[in-house]
Amino acid sequence: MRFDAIVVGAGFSGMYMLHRLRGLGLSVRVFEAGDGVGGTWYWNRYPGARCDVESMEYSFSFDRELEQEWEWSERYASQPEILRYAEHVADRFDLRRDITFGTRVTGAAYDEADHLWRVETDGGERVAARWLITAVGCLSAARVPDFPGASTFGGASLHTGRWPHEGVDFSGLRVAVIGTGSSGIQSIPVIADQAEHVTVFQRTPNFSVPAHNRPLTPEYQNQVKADYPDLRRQMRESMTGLLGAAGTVPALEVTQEERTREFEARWARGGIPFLGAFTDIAVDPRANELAAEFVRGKIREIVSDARTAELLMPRDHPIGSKRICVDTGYFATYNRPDVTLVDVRSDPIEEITPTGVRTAAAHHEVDVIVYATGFDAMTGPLLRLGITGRGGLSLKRKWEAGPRTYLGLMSAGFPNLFTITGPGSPSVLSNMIVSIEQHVDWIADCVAWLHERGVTAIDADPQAEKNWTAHVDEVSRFTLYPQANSWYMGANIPGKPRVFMPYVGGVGAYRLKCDQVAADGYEGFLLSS
Ligand code: NA7
Repeated sequence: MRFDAIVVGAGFSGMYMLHRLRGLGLSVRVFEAGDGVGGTWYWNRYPGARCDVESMEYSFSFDRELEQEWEWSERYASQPEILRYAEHVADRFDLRRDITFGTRVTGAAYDEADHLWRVETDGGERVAARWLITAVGCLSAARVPDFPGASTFGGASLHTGRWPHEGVDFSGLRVAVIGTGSSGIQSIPVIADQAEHVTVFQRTPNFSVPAHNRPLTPEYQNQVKADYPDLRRQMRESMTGLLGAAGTVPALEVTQEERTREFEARWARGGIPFLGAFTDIAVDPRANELAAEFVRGKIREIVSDARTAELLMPRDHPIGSKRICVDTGYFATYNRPDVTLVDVRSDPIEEITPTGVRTAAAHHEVDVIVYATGFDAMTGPLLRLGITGRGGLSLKRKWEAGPRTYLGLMSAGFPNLFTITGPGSPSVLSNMIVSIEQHVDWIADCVAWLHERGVTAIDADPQAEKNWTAHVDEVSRFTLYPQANSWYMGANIPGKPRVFMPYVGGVGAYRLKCDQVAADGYEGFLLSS
């Protein structure tokens, strides 16, 4: 079968890409591994799963009626509500008829003679298209560490990113949760409410700020909807794609009283904008430490047991250098008598046994193990597609020492392959929906422009790619991000190259750059007819 475009993935990016390409009159086929749309929100069904961006901001802006008619029930939407939204979008724009569900792309090879991508799936399909667009998300390749004995465990082993659709009843069960990133921090309080006992295995404590989640009133929603044109513009021009995030003064230029007042106000408001309190938190270690110490002080206040509080205080990375968590009652959960914290740095996990988790110091008997152990982020979902470009070069081989892209949109030697929210773009450092819409619009406009001019192939110029990759790296070095062993750096996957993958220059500046490149006739890209 031959299509104009093949899109891999039917999360928010794949759905919107399909909609835009259809609007150009192109034939499109989308392959989606899940049995439904929604991507991240299809897979991550763990208890307490919630977006860390406010609902009114984490939604599509491309269709005015959709934006005005959809109603969010809470400040931070839960996974089921966001999945309902994704399903609504699929229905509203009649997207499902071009999506093949339950099907993974297992190979994609560029046919240089015909300027076509030849794609294979695990369902045995062989299809071809001029344009291949990955919409695979940045956090979709779930990662379970290789603990000895893991397969001998007699109870259920669950990964937060592959949660059973029917849900899990933890009543009366002893539960191990391994991992204290966002997924662990969101799920632990909810699991603790149900389970007989929860043992949390923490390797690195994380900074977390309260969500202060609450129902949204119709008045508030109407106000935001009335202001949407201006608010969406602000988001697109901002650093992170979020509203209300940017402070205007450096922490080091105000008095301690002023700092405390600002931190307290942001803590009381809740959410990621805590990090925007001052302009120097992401770049100056002294300012960063002031913000970090404020959060440690809150942990000290909330957690009754001083030793547990100490273990929960992050000290090995700057605040914000790993995505800050947004929680509901996380630290207070450790005041429960039925929740135990095990520090696996001082007491490492040695093996999983048929009945529990053995650390150096003890055996913890449990009925269920929840792996909240994260993802092979950003490059993982792309590299498992089995992509080969010009001259049979595989993407895996090309990115052996880390991803190399031009603008996070294309990689030289892989013509007509676009990567939505690819490495080298702001992606995970932003409100993903803002970045998704920007990339999808740019790609659709580019494809339309190429069609009009009869251009059959576009590829990144190797020199432009080299310069951009160097720029992504250089900008990251102005910040404290590279100091953390984060998944932004590939540090959570043994053997993965240590490269800071997302672009930290900000979504507003990045958008301007992409628009300028397009306005200049796709500068830095090589076009052939
Ligand atoms: P994260 O943020 O990657 O968190 C994974 C957690 O699992 C983290 O605490 C890890 O500790 C821990 N982990 C990973 N491997 C091990 C082993 N072998 N032993 C013990 N602990 C381990 O993934 P999430 O799913 O929570 O969140 C991903 C993103 O989704 C999040 O940033 C938001 O953007 C939404 P480590 O820190 O590596 O020491």
